[in-house]
Amino acid sequence: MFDWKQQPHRRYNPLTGDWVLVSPHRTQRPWQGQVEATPKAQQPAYDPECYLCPGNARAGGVRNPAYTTTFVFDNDFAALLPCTEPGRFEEGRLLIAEAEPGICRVVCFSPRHDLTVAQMDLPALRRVVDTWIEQYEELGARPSINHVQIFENRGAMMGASNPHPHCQIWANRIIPNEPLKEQQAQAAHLRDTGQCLLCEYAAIELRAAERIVCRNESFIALVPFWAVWPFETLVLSTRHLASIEQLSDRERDDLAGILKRLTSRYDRLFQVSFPYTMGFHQRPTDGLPHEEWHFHAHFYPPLLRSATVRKFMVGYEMLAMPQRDITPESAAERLRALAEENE
Ligand code: H2U
Ligand code: ZN
Repeated sequence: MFDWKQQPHRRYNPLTGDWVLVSPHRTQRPWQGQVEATPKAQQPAYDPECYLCPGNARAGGVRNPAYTTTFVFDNDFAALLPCTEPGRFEEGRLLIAEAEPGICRVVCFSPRHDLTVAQMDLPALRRVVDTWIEQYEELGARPSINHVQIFENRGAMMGASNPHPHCQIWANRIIPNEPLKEQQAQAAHLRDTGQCLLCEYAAIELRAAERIVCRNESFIALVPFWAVWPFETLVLSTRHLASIEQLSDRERDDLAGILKRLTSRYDRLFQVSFPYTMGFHQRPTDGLPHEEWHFHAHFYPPLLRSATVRKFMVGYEMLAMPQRDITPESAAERLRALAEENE
């Protein structure tokens, strides 16, 4: 009899069509001794050297205003440029390139240099949610923009250039690879079953309960059955909606609330400001209704067993497929057991 909680197996990710190898037998040993507290480097509330703090000069000489809530600016080192002319290069069937216009922005969450999402208060986080909505709508309304990717790199380990709480927005003409895979899977599921893939998945998880970390009226935070990163989570809206601007007033507050609760659990896991890359997946801004899309966020954290042991996607994972030792069920159990409020 196949015991999927004990034996090596692979799990299917219905959102992307990928598989992950799960090796539960490798972490049957318990968790004692694996938490290594590292001293928290206390940041100042204002850092005169920070290019995101209010009133400071950025690279290129532009000075930030004395902002008091959120602050958005065009990235001074933008990966995409709005004035890019259309163009295509093709040599045979193998060498193909296309010009790609777009806009890159940076969003400062708070004037305070020393706060994280977990430490910000709910009204301030609600202002961040409102800023995401304004940006999604404003950028998405442009004819040349068909997709708006909002994402946060948290911690130097994940490539964040600065501890000041901020995220990035890259908006462009095409739908990028990962959301496109998810779109195709969601569209196929709706076509074949008449149901939304993630509504159906949320119902399964609510019944099973073992992979849920926390929830409120409007959102569920869970470790997906097909998780690849050690403490990966998926934040799903309980109501079927395609994109962030469709959230009601109450749901906007609830999004702020679930993000604070989830990140404060993360910060307690290894007693550090927990690094991650997070971002939203939602319908493209190409003007189509996209009934198949279900708004959600992914958190991809690299830490494996402690503040100093991280997961690298190397070896078998680069050449063959991703693999994990900590089952999603045990990761959810650990996250569930933690307190939420930071001191
Ligand atoms: P990350 O921490 O995720 O790297 O985001 C910070 C962004 O800020 C990064 O994309 C931009 C970088 O290009 N930046 C500016 O736009 N102006 C600056 O003065 C420094 C950094
Ligand atoms: Zn700062």
